[in-house]
Amino acid sequence: MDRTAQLVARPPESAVAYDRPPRAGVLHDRAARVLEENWTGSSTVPSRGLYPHQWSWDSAFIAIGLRHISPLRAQSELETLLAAQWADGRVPHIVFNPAVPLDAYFPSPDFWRSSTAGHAAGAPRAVETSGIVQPPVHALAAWLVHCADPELSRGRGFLARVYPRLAAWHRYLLHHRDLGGGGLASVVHPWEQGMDNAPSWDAPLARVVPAPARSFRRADLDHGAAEDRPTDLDYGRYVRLAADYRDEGYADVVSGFAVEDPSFNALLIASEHALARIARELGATGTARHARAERLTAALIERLWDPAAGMFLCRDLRGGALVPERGVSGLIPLLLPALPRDTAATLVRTLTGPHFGLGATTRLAPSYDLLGEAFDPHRYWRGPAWFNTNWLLERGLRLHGERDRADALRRSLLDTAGATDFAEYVDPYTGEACGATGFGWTAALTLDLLHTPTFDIRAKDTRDKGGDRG
Ligand code: 9WN
Repeated sequence: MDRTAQLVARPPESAVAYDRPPRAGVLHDRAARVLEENWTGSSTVPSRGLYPHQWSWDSAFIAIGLRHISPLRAQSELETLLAAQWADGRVPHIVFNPAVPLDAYFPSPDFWRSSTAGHAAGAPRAVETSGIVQPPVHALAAWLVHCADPELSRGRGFLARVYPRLAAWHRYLLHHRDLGGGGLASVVHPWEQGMDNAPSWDAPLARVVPAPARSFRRADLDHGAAEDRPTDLDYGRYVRLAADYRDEGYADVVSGFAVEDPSFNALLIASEHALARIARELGATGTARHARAERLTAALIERLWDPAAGMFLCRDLRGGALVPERGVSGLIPLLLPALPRDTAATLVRTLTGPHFGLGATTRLAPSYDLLGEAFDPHRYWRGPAWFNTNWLLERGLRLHGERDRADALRRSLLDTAGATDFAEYVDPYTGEACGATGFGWTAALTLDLLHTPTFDIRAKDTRDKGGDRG
């Protein structure tokens, strides 16, 4: 198996038998129950109370876990999301469920007005969505879902149906969102990158005049502690940026906020590798896509690597400079197979050093620098540890041969997920639960870890002659 394929390799059928943690069966059943409870009939909500619609990158992570208990539901999860794709290729960050009352989540469909305000950009008429995007984890998820049951997938023509949509999605990001002109995709709203109130956004957001607090009502505070959530000032800025984007017909130009983010682009690259595997399964060569993924990896290093920080940083396109804040986003490129060896080794040192403390002071990697001025162990993306980012780091550590560290992180993820009733995020030192419980991607990625081998994925080439070769 070539090196770029390792990331999207298929775990062997018997993977669950390897290093099964104690009480894995109980944890497995509890995680499956969360996904059952959050299933709406065609997709899975991140949280029944706090997030009662379908979210884009949540659905990708959820599909990665769901494939172990129902490959059919995992396929539907992605198909439902992709059915709401806009004609310009964007996959919206929220697909609204019309049965949910408008005041259950803010901003609601009457704020985004996608079917009218998004008309010129090709928003669908039959379903209401948001107008911004989220990280492109979908092609990676689609490939992994296919590999869980290739026969079912081929029988339903799953990949043949999703491939054109995934290709259009990547085209949108690479053509409409290369706002910096250096080959990387930019985000135009903090919600797009998925780590909403990360300190990396503070400086770029400071230029945005907040919408008045009285002009909107935050539904999130009905469900969670205010001190664990973004502030009202953050929300005022989120609302202003989204309303301006909407009022411009969702056209992509550098306006109030435009940032190149390492995690968003690393996930795009991982998904390009997966799209190459999908193309091969469908009879094409996939070579051009692998080559593009490698070019993107080179652009990522050229534009966002900061040798002094020992990690990747965000680039603020309005100011033009790197943002001097260490967020977990800057470690996620560890998941890339074509990363130079010394870059990967530096990332591992940063992850385990004083700024993130993994395996030393923290149980799970925090979302932000432990030594940073803005660090807060409970406030959302300003310090707490999240399960999706730690799952990505676990994959990255294993990919780059850090087996012991990957095993320790895996065990810590499983223990913490079980002990917190699948919390949305946790205090990185103590593992104390924050935000919602019964959270979709926490349960899904728990399932994935339980089904994934703990041996180095490279060492398994000789044993696994399975269906991942496309
Ligand atoms: C805005 C659903 C989403 C996640 C994001 C997380 C949070 C939304 C919010 O919830 O964002 O998209 O209302 O705070 O930050 O990563 O996808 O789980």
